[in-house]
Amino acid sequence: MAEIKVPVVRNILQANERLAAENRSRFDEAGIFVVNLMSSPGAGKTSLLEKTIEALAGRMGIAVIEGDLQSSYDAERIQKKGVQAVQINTEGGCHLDGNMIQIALEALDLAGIDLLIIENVGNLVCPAEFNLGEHEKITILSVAEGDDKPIKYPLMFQICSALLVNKIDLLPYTNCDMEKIRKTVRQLNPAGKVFEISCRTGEGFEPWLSWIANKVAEHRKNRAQACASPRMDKH
Ligand SMILES: Nc1nc2c(ncn2[C@@H]2O[C@H](COP(=O)(O)OP(=O)(O)OP(=O)(O)O)[C@@H](O)[C@H]2O)c(=O)[nH]1
Ligand SMILES: [Mg+2]
Repeated sequence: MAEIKVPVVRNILQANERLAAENRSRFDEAGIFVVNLMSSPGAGKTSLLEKTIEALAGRMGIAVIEGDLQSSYDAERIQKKGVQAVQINTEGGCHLDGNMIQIALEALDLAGIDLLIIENVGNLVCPAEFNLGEHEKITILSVAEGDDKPIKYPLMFQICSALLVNKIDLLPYTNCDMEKIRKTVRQLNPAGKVFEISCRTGEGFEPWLSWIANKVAEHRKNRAQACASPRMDKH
């Protein structure tokens, strides 16, 4: 009997990498710095965006892609801050992927945008596996989730270039040990920056705002240099 060959997409991650690379080229051509913001549900991603937009929207063009299973609540919250926001509904999918970002980009006007922030689906596991074409991954952990989360979900804390420990205003009401979080994260990700913040009170926001504003400025400068440098023709 003739052997029947069934084509199988063996590596979904590999397919996603191709789409992420296409997205990255598109972002670089447009000179946009892109961040993939990840956390558990409710750790404070949209609250961070609201406060960050309030502080920085006068200095740079900001747009947001929101990822949620259902609803457009988060995109509506962002639009109220006066910036473009597109909502992706994954309808059960636990993370965003490169293809979803390509579709969302069709609904955004990228002219004048310096910083695009993608709020991933609330989930401390799957989003860590899927690149979207971003320049930096940023993770939020809220103190209400417990100080053991970096130990139990290490990948999310290893791959980020910055960790924001949010809701520090709640520290007196929890048994969260900040020193334990700092120590674990130092071991998992020695090069990662850690910011301790409260989106409610604004405590700790200045260092975070300077860091992200510097990243956008550095990106802009590198791009200007790349555009200005003469092409090296190969002989
Ligand atoms: N006490 C306190 N509450 C906060 C802080 N930051 C956010 N919250 C509250 O936490 C809840 C969840 O915040 P969101 O910003 O919606 O969290 P999220 O990560 O975007 O949630 P999902 O998109 O559903 O995953 C809201 O009720 C916020 O008001 C904080 O620093 N302190
Ligand atoms: Mg949100």
